[in-house]
Amino acid sequence: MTTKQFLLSTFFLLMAGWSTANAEDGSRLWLRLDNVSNPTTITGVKGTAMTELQTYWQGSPVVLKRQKGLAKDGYTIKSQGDKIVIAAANDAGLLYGAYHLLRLQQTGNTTTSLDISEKPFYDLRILNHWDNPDGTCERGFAGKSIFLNPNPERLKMYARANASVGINGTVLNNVNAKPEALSTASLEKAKSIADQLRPYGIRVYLSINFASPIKVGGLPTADPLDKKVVGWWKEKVNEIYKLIPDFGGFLVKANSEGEPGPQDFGRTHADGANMLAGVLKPHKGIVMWRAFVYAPQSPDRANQAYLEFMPLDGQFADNVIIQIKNGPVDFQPREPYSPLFTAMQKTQMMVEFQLTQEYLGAANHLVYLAPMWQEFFSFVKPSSLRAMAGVANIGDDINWCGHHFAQANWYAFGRAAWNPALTPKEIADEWLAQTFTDNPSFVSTVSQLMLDSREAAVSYMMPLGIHHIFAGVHHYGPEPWYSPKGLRADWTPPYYHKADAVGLGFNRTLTGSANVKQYPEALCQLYNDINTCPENLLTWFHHVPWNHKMKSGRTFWDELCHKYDDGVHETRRFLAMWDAMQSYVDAQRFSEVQRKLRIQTRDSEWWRDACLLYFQTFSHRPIPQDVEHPVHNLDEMMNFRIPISMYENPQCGYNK
Ligand code: GCW
Repeated sequence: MTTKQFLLSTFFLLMAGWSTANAEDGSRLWLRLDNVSNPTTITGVKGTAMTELQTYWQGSPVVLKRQKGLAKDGYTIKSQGDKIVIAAANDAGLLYGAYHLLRLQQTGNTTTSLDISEKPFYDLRILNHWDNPDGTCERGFAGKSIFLNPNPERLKMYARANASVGINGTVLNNVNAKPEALSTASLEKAKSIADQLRPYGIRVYLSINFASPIKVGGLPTADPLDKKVVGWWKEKVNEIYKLIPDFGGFLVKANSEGEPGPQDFGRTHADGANMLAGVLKPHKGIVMWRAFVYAPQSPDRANQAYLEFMPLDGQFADNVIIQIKNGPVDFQPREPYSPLFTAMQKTQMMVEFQLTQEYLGAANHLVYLAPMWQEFFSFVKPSSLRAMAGVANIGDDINWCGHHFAQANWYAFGRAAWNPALTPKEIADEWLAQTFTDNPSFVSTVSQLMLDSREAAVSYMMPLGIHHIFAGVHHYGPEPWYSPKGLRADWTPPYYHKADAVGLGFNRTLTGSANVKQYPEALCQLYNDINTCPENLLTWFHHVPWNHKMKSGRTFWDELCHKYDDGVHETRRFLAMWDAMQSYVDAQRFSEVQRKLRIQTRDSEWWRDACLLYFQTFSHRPIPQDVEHPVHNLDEMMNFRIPISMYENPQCGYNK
């Protein structure tokens, strides 16, 4: 398309009632727009903006205009006479402006007298798929990989959904990368996906296996300082860019959980990352190098990323970004922020959030994650980071994410990466209005449910700083006792909760693992003292005596019982709130969500009973009279197994 401006005509809603005629299976995500015309196909990102508006926009004519001086990907939307002008410095900005306009229409906001100006906070807003070549998704709870046999219509919907919230990058394969990710056949497949995503402003990236020069290239070593190894990577990267000229770069998990890395050859993370960065640089590619590292013998896993990466601060090339999980252990319901974020001063960093609910009830529990990210950003300044990554919760399930409300986490990720100052409520409200209905009583009730859901999950799973007490392998239910002989200690819950006759929790104070020292002085002091440490992180930092006096006046044991029980009551309240929404929601999605909320309610009882009855074997204290008493038996729960792998969502939770 060569014309600089394109005038779009006004369309009328011709097919009222169209949406109700469709199956309400969640496949349309939040893009439930009524089709008002069938546009002629126009190519390119600007063409996509035009096509989206022609197909769905019902208001005044829109002019799309390129304008210098605006931020990359940013846009303005202004009402001018009887027209609306979207201006942007690049075509992606025009596309984001178009989606903004459609969002206003869909959420019932005014589309007159517009004077909007937007730009993304982060340049890179990227999803990480943990998808394997055989189509399984590690920690995926929504079916098989959408990239296994990509269906063009689904891929288009995926691209639209991402672009509609500003996501502009996607890593196609698991960080536990198989060497064959770089085989010519896989690269050709990646090319075909890249071609389909490009019109939506989305670039593709790949996870690589650091030992690829050996495993794919047949070289005797993958030493990053070996000339032949560098030469192999150069050739491979050239091959990639021939196929995918706008390829984004590599994501690397190295020397972590058995994956190969530069340390296998006596080199550092910086040596490894910089070698790849050097090869990608002429093509403007980047390296996202993960800091998720920990060795089995460490007395405190939470200390390790800092110990390995701090000495390298300032040594990374300018096209390397260190990708750090939000917390120092692993995507727990609540963790303090990873102290690397405030410690590293001379290194580009990005945060990795997990949208897939590995430790949060998989695709069975409704847990809205934006409040967790907001909590993170109350400690880590958004401006100290270069980018945001989200581990995707997307699969080939008809509703994409396994749970209708898990779609909200995908949506919220994009919105928060665009603007981390948006509140979780603002994001929930606009998602609900688009996905279900903009009826104010529905939106206000269900948005409150979403906002309360993360704290509820913390309460019924791991209150007061408890962490990593999940069932082995699939991480779905409670198994605080899980400790098979021979398994490395840091993969077992007792390593983390350290329950004994005295109390519960990991001593990370100066008298313990000294993890508190990795935080800035003021926080170090705050966390180090059991009387000032925030109670929601108490057992994270302290081995808390069962009789420790809490702010409520209760003993720690009694408080623990109350917290677990509060969590259970919250899930029942959520179910009742949802039940009251029946008249606002189509039958299919209403009952599917209801079914999941029932599972969540039963699971919360399972969590409460398993944890309290097990910890009681150490505390030897009674469960207070004013909390509901366990309805399960400990021995039954200890013998209960869910026979699934880490690639599946349990059909239902505890079902004895
Ligand atoms: O949370 C753990 C998961 C692994 C995952 C790993 C990681 C991709 O249990 O399944 O592997 O983190 O983030 O590398």
